[in-house]
Amino acid sequence: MEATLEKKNVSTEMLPDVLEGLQKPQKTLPSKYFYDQKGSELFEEITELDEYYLTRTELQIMQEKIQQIANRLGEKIQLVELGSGSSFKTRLLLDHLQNIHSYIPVDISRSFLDDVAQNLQEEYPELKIQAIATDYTKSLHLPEIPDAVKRIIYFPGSTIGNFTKENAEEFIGLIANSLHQNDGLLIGFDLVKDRETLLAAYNDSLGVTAEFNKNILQRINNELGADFDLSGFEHKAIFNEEKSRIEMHLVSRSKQVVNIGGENITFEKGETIHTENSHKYTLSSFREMTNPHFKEVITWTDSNEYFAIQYLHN
Ligand code: AVJ
Repeated sequence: MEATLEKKNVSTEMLPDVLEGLQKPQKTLPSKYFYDQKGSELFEEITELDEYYLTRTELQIMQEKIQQIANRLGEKIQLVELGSGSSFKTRLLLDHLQNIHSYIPVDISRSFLDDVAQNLQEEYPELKIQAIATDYTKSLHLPEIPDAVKRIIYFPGSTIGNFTKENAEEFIGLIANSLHQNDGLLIGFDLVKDRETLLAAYNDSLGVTAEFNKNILQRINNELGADFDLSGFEHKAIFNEEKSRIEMHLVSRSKQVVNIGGENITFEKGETIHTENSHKYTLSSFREMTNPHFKEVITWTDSNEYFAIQYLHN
């Protein structure tokens, strides 16, 4: 039987998503729309900023613990990576896993995926690679594997932090349900730490995060023919302590009207568009969320406990 992960979906299209979000009392835009070509480049730049500790800390954990991680995952693995599977972390796993069966990168962007798959195939000529272009938050159909092969879902990068707590738990439940005995989930998530460190990571001194945040408006202009004036909006990142998340907003500098696909959207001065949530967990709050779905957990962290990688299985 084909493994499926299915969630009844609303719309896979950008225009209705954008209009729906901007017609809410608290205007929102889905953070997945940050990542057009320019947005992906800006995110790459963010990962190299001094203040943005996440990427480098996760990589450091992987480098230091790769032998333990590989031993724990076992052998004959089908590695399914959710999100952009191009990184150094992926290569670390591919280099250390014993007798890997196949590698399945999953991403929304077909062209990006094809590039990744082609590059990896050149580096790993023996590896069976099968890219899947899909919005994995909505549905994921994976190729069949023999019973002897273990499926590991790899969800790095604290992307889970972009989901609300409810959606994160639902998503983890969907993954758990799609897995068989012996399969598991290798996931990276960001940890709660002092406010200053958290805020600095989303308010960098070079203003790259501000540019990344505003680029979502540029993308809407480019792809939906909207007329956002980017200079009419200001980047803001706050730590919402009660919800344990960094929130990014775009603040309207004045009262203004923007046309998107024939619809006029009015912004009051000071009104915000909520563009992203980035949830910060403790080891216990994350355990509480995954506990109904996975019996066993192994945790790897850095010495500051800034970031965590867990292997969850049953
Ligand atoms: C890629 C979702 C983990 O939430 O930290 C970086 C995206 N947003 N700076 C994050 C992001 C602002 C990032 N994730």
